[in-house]
Amino acid sequence: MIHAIKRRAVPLAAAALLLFGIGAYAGAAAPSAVTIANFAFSPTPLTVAPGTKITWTNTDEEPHTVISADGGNTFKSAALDTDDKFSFTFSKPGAYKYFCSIHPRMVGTIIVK
Ligand SMILES: [Cu+2]
Repeated sequence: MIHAIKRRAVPLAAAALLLFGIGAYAGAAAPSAVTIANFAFSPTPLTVAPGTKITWTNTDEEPHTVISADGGNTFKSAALDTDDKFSFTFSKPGAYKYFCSIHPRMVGTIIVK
């Protein structure tokens, strides 16, 4: 009886993991992107789980940068031209403020928790 339950539980657990995995992937895929448009980062603040790779894409005709507010010690992109991308994986929890060094009024925050 116990063995029968265990045998049935394995594929159920696998199915649950698969569903959870797909759900987690779908959930992480959309918000792990930040768009730079009209001299602004969007969305901001953006909350993600530890280990999430965030990709910024510049859709403006102007170059922009993505630089952590600690002077670029955590992450620092080169100047991004139109459609250029920059990615950084946030492994540790925290609130990460960043800005564009060309237009310092452009600011954003990534919250990792
Ligand atoms: Cu800029």
